[in-house]
Amino acid sequence: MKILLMCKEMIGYERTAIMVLGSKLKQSGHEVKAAVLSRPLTAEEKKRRKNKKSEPKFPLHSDAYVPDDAEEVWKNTNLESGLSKPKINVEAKYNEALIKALSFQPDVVGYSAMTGEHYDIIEFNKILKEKMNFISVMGGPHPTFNKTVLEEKGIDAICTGEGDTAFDDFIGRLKNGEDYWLTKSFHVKYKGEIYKNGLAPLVDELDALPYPDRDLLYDADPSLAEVGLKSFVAGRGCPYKCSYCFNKQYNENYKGLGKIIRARSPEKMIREIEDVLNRYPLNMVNMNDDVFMLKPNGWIKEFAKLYKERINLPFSSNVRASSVKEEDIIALKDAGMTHVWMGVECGDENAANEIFLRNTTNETIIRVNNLFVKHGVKVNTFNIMALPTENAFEVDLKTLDLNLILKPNFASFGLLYPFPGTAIARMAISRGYFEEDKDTLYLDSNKNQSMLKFKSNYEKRKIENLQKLAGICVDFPFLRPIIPFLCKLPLTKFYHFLFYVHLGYSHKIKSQPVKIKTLLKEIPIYFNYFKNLVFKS
Ligand code: B12
Ligand code: SF4
Repeated sequence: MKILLMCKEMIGYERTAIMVLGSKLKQSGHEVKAAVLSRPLTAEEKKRRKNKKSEPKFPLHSDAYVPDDAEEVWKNTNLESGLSKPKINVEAKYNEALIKALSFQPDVVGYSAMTGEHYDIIEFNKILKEKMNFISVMGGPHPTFNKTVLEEKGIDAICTGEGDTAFDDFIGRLKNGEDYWLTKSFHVKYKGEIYKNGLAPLVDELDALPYPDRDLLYDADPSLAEVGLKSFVAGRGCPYKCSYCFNKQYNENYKGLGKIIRARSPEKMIREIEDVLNRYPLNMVNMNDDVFMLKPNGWIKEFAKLYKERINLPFSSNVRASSVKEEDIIALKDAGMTHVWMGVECGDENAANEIFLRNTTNETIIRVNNLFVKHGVKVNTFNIMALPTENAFEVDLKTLDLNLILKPNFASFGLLYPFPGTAIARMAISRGYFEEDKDTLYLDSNKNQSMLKFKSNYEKRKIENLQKLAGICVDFPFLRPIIPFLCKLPLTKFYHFLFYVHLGYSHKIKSQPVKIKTLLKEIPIYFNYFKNLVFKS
C-alpha cells in the first residue's frame, strides 16, 4: 500500500510520530512518503532541490522525495481552475503538499495532529479529497482526546492512542481486503456507520519497534536535517496527574492495557544517536521524553556511560523536580548534559497544587534547581500563566517571583490552554472561565493569547502582557518593580515581538552551545522559523 504521512510545519523540532509510524509501515513492506503542511521552502532549499550539483554535504536518503514530475503534475492537475478567489489562496498555501500528494497518489493519507493543528489539516484534507480517492486517517493527541473530529467531512478514521502497531494493523487489513473498520484503537466511518473500537494494548517492548525513520521526515522538511539540534525519545509514559497535561487521562484510557512507563534500552538509544551522528549534522541532542529521569533502576547510569563513550555531545532533557536524584545529575552531567527543562509551572503553591495538581512544593523545586546549578547543569524553566482563578494576575506574579529566586538560564512562559480531555479544561468550564462547544477555536500555540474569559478585557490584557514580559524580566531583574505598570499598557503587540526575539535568543544562543561557524550557518533557517512564528501569530 502507498501511505503518505503528514503533519504541520515543525519549527525546528522533529515530529517523532511520523518517523516511528513510517518505519513500522516500511518494515511491513509498504511504500511510505512524508509531507509537511504549510511551510514554504526557502529560496536556498528550492535551489538545492533543482540544482543537482549543489547537493547537501550530508547524504539525503535514496528516496529523497521531490517528484521528478512535480511540474507536470502541477500543470495537468490544473488545481486552480473553477475555484473562487479565496479558495485559490487557500490552495496556494498548500501548494507544495498538494503536489506531493497528487504525484504520489497514496491509498491512505495519515495526518498527525496536536490540538490547534487540526483545522489546517481538515481544510487541506477536504481540498485533497476533491482531487483524488484515498482513505484519510488522523492520529496524535488531538483525535486521541477529541474523538468528535471524526465527524468532520473528509476524515475517514481516527487513531485514539498509540499508533505504532495499530496503524500497521489497520493498513494490513485494508491491503488484504479485511475488516479494517474493526481495527483496535481506531474509530472508523464505514458504509454510513461509525465503528468505535476499544484500545489495543500499549506497546510493551519499545526495543521491538524499528528505529524511527528520520530520512523520511528530513526529506519532507530538509531544514530539520540541516540544523545541528536533533530530538530523540528514549521512553514513554508519565504516572503523574498534573491537571493541564494529557497524561492523566491517557493513563486512565489505557488502564489494564499495559505498563505506563516504558524505556528503550540504553544500547538501542545510543545506536540511534550514533547513526544520526554519522549521517547528519548533529551538535546538540534533545531528549524529548516527558520526564527523562524517570527510568528503570540503573538505566540512567548505563545511558550516561555509553553516551560519554560513543556520542560525547551536549544534550538536554525534560525533568520533574520531584523525580530527580543527585547521583543521576552527576552521571548525566559527566556524560555531557548541559541543561534541563524543568516544569515549574506556578509559583503560588496553593494554585499549583489545587488547580494544577502539580503535587510538588516550591521548596523541592528550589532545592533541585540548586542541585543542578551546583553540578554545573543549566536550568530552563517551563511556566504557565492565566489560570482559571479570580486572582490570576497575582498568582502569575508569584510565578515570576519564584523564577527570580531560581535565576534560570531561560524562563519560558506560556498561557494555560484547556486542551480537550484534561482535568484543567473541565475545571475551567465548571468555574465559568471557558466554554467548549463545536465552535471553540483552539489555537496552535500557547504563547499568544489566553483562551479563558477573565472578568474584563483589561484583566486579560494584563495577564497576557505579563506572560510576554516575564522571561525578559527574569534576565533583567531590575525591571521587576515596574512590571505591574508595564502590564497595564496597551502594548501587547510590541511585547509580543520582544517575547519572540527573547525566545529565539534564549533557545538558540543561550541553550545551545554551538560554534560561531555553525551558528552563522543555521541563522537563516532559524530566522525563517522566527518569521513564521511571529507573523503567523
Ligand atoms: C516533544 C513534544 C513537543 C515538541 C515536538 C512536537 C511533537 N508533537 O512531536 C515541541 C517542543 C515542538 C512541542 C510543542 C508543543 N507542544 Co508538545 N509535546 C511533546 C511531547 C513531550 C512528546 C511528543 C512525542 O514525541 N511523543 C512520542 C510520539 C511517538 O508520540 P505521539 O506523537 O503521541 O504519537 C503516537 C500516537 O499519538 C499516534 N499518532 C500520532 N500521530 C499519528 C498519525 C496517524 C495517522 C496515526 C494512525 C497515529 C498517530 O501514534 C504515535 C506512535 O504511537 C508530548 C507529550 C507526549 N508524551 O507525547 C507533548 C505534547 C504533544 N505537546 C503538547 C502541547 C500542548 C504542545 C504545545 C502547544 C505547547 C507550547 N509550548 O506551545 C506546543 C505546540 C506547538 C505546535 N502546535 O507546533 C501536548 C498536546 C496536547 C494536545 N491536545 O494537542 C502534549 C501531548 C503534552 C501535554 N502537555 O499534554 N511539543
Ligand atoms: S510531570 Fe510533566 S509529563 Fe508528567 S503529568 Fe505532569 S506535566 Fe505531564
